[in-house]
Amino acid sequence: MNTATKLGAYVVGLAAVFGGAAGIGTAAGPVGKADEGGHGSHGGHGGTTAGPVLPGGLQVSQDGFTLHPRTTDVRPGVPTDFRFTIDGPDGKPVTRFTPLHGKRLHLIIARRDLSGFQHLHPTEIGGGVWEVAVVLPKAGAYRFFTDVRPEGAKEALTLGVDVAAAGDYRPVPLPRPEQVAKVDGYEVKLAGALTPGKASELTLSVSKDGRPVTDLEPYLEAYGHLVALRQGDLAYLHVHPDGEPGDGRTEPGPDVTFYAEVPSSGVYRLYLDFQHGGKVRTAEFTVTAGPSATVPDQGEGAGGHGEHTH
Ligand SMILES: [Cu+2]
Repeated sequence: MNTATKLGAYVVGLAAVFGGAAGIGTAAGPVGKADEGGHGSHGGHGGTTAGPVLPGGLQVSQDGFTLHPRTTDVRPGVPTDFRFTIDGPDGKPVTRFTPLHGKRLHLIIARRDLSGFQHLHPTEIGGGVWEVAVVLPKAGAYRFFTDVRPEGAKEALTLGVDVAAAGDYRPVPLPRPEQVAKVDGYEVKLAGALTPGKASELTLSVSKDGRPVTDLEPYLEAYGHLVALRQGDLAYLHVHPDGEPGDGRTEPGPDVTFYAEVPSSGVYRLYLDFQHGGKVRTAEFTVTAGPSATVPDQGEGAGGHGEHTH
């Protein structure tokens, strides 16, 4: 596939993902890798109604499906078995889901200040009740996102709800934009720029001790998972790499390439999950999209959040 075709396919796929045009999602079937992948097609789809479509993660209820927390008391720093359901149009918990990237449900957590990112896989304990051991390290409002494709839904959904860890909330300033993120002895370099409304190529290169990592391990059927959250409202994008393990053309590092389409200019926090040596780590970046984006210089370097709870 030449680059233009490949890009074209991704543009169509991503238009479906982020709902740039209502209706493209169904038309994109044959090329819609995102459709097939499911976990890639998170985003606000407005179903059959035309008109503007929201990015994913902004709604607690979409297309008749609702993210319903069953645990309400979460204290900062205290391990909690957090329970929730995805309620269907009939108001009852959904028990059947189509797996997305090897899991029936993905739970992403970030505090409202974009710190404390977690990517977890809850267990269904029966009757459509999901449970996961969580620690919300500090006080504040946390956004819980579920990536799911419930039976009866036309496509994968990202539902979002706020969960409070009561206490004295001290927001952490967003680290300023940097091209390099360090995590756990690894260095991840980001190349590329985010252009609003366009599938933008981002390449993330992983190295350790100054040497490129060429044996990244597949994690949830990919060499990397990229989540982007928009500062201000935590609009959510989940992007999968161009190419996947075992497709005969994708190398296991050091470079992982993504085509990400952000819905607007603004400031985004990017979280790259990658696996090496049997462990999943998250590299975080602050990125501005569009000409008008500015980030106040808060005098704090990248990695200021420093809370990875994998
Ligand atoms: Cu997941």
